[in-house]
Amino acid sequence: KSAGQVRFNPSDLFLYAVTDSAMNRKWGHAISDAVKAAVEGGATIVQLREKDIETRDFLEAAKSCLQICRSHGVPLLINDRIDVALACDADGVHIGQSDMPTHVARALLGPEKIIGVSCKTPEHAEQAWIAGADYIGCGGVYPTNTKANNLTIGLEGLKTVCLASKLPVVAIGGINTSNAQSVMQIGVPNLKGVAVVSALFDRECVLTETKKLRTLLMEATQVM
Ligand code: TZP
Ligand code: MG
Repeated sequence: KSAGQVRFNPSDLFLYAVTDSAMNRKWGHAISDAVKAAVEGGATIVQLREKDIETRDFLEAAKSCLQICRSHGVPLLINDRIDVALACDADGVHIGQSDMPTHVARALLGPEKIIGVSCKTPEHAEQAWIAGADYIGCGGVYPTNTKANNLTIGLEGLKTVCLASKLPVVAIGGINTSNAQSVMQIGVPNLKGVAVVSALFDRECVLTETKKLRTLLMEATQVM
């Protein structure tokens, strides 16, 4: 176990911030400043999801975000790029159904790193568990411009996958301050939180939006 490694706790999924540097650019935010605002606002885990930057820039961004996250005790995951996660000693990765197979990612990363897998069906959830994932991301719950043409499964689909999953679940896709409470209240104990991109990062003030969403999530979980 490497120095500073954050051990995974399912409650880390509560308010899961996923980055998008195109959104940061639009608002004139540096990735590291946006991540800093998100963790200061109460994000409980961060995933660097960067589809349009060079590998070297990705690694540099990961290193600076890792410092920020470590100073707040918040895990930092890298989307897709196991090499980048290993190179900066991030806390883990998040992989999709067309990325590195989960058991291969586990073999490369070792037993201590966090692995999350995107799942849309009970079969995906079963496979992720068998292959050694720590949690699953489930969605798109609602349609979203952040991942256009992504199949939407709705709250019913989310519930079906949660009930089938032996792993903790974070919901993703079109979740924002208007619908986050409905998602959290579907009444399935292994749904541990929501993952959001635009609701935090396609905003002028990331800090304010993160605090708002966190407050709503806390309200929603108290009434359950
Ligand atoms: N996976 C399923 S939906 C999605 C990803 C990465 C995008 C979520 O973005 P947003 O802006 O929170 O809807
Ligand atoms: Mg992927």
